[in-house]
Amino acid sequence: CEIAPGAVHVPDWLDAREQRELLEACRAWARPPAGLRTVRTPGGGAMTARQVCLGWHWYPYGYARTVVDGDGAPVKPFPARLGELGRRAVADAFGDDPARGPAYDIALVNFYDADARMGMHRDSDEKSQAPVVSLSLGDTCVFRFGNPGTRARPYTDVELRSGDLFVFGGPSRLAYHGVPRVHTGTGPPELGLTGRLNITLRVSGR
Ligand code: MD3
Ligand code: FE
Repeated sequence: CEIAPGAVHVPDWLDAREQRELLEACRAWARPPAGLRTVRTPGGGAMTARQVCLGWHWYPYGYARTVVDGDGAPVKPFPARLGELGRRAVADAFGDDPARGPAYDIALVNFYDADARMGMHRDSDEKSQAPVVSLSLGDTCVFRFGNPGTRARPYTDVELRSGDLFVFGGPSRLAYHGVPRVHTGTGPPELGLTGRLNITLRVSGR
């Protein structure tokens, strides 16, 4: 379902087994060194979702090869199978040939507990126009999609559920977006995840 030009939502894209395997992998990636961290913003605040990076380490506002704002360890490698997953995602969303798809080299994994949110922002630290691929696991959230030029209304609110795919390309690549809330206890019980987890795949252009 296209919610804006280049922004395609594919509900229930990951089956139960793929969700379990991805969650297991995320739990391993979350371990130190270069594991889960709280992102501190330049204004003195902190993001409420905690994050782990693969391939390149994101910090406000750039990319590095080590955890420059955490334990200083080298960032964990970007797994080839996430690259394949990203190409398959873009191909399914836009109907393109996966072999011609972008070469993903960054994964950012955000962990949300019941109180976590993400304010309206744009993802503009990548030097590539390639679409961003988003995968959701666990609790349902409200995802707020805004405009390319302004943080202000109008918004489109969409519920993202466990297993959902969202791809943001073309004019939607630089749109403002955020997560105003997570609905606690709404994830699939058999997954065994308290809270919500979101994986985004990106191309660094570096
Ligand atoms: C639209 N993550 O990691 S996923 C982020 O659920 C981020 O954790 C949210 O915003 C989350 O930067 C939202 C949907 C999403 C992700 C990346 C985008 C939407 C996007 C990049 C460009 C445009
Ligand atoms: Fe974002």
